[in-house]
Amino acid sequence: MKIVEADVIVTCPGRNYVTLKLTTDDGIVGYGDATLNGRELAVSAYLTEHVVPLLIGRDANRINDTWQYLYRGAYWRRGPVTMTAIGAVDIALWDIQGKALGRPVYQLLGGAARDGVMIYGHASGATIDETVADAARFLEAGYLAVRVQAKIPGLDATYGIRTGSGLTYEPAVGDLPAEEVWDTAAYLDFAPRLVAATRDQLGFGFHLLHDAHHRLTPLEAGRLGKSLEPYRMFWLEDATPAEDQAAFRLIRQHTVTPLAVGEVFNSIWDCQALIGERLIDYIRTAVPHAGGITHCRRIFDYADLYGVRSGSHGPGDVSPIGIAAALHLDLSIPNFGIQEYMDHLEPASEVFTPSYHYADGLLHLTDAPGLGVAFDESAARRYPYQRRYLPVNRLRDGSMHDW
Ligand code: KDG
Ligand code: MG
Repeated sequence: MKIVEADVIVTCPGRNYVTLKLTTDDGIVGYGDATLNGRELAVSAYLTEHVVPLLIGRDANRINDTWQYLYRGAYWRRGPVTMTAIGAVDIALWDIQGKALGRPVYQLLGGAARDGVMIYGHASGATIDETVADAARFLEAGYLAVRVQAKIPGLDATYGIRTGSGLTYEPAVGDLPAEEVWDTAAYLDFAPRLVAATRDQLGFGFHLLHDAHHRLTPLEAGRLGKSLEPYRMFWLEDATPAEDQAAFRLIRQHTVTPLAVGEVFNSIWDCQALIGERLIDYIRTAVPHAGGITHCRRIFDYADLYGVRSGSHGPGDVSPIGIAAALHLDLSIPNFGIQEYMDHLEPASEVFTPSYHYADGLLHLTDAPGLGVAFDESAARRYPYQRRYLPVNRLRDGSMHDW
């Protein structure tokens, strides 16, 4: 089964997605998600210029060998662009393999280890009351877990607040980055009140999550984690800038609030110490950004040795193909924790038709062969690429801060 064609399709049905389409000599088509928010064309060019020529004529059955060939063969290892490109190839090859065998990918990974995949809803609002009411709506819809983010008083913009009426939070708007102002003191005064109000009004009968989005120092994170302990968080996400693995030693000394990190990671080496030293509780690598199903399976296997569970990143900037890849892995691994999931903006459903579906707080896969996501190329062409950037953050004195 040889790869005879490889195409990269960039489309913007509500937001930008990059899709790799591989076709085999027996006419099987597999899709991979190559979307890297705000840097889409870098992955598209990496694939088109450097990877596609290597794929034509390769045996589509050799998923592990292709992964190693692209990783070791580049010499320049790792990094989000390279690893997203490798991830897209890997995901497309698993899709092809499933379709060739007539089985869903999770079956090729050893079969379902659970009935469905628990996801968390993204509640947000302009005030604490609005956010709690939003969280209540998710609970009414059967969600078992909800993340809460609310506008910080005194700041014009806060990460994680949904603006439209759907379930999607989309921060990348405009063709230049929005400039936001950040104030750690205001946030640290506010976040515990948001979490306390959520528990006071909605109780403890669901999992509660919060994302600090990489903005605190280790000591500030320790203080926040400690203040959230009475509210039994499922996790505190991305407390500090994630490249500093050693920072988590300090956070751990100060709090027993469970810690999650990993959405900006792209390889097992980014979390080697975090997992091996039991410094985190959930590893949140995004399947498309961290080398695909093949590499994320290794990360989650390694994490299992240390009692660390998965919590894959799955915002609206991961396409339904990337979400499906994560779900097949989630369903099959022993140490699944939770899956992030957000609906995609409406026009995306003209381009992607996933077979996974929501019921009772879980996403369910069917036995559709491969990943089970259809991709409509002519619909994709109706939505050409638009340059979009994520916002940037500045402190009140104008200096740059992590967004
Ligand atoms: O592209 C960046 C987003 O994916 C990120 O800001 C979303 O932090 C995020 C999350 O937890 O979904
Ligand atoms: Mg996050």
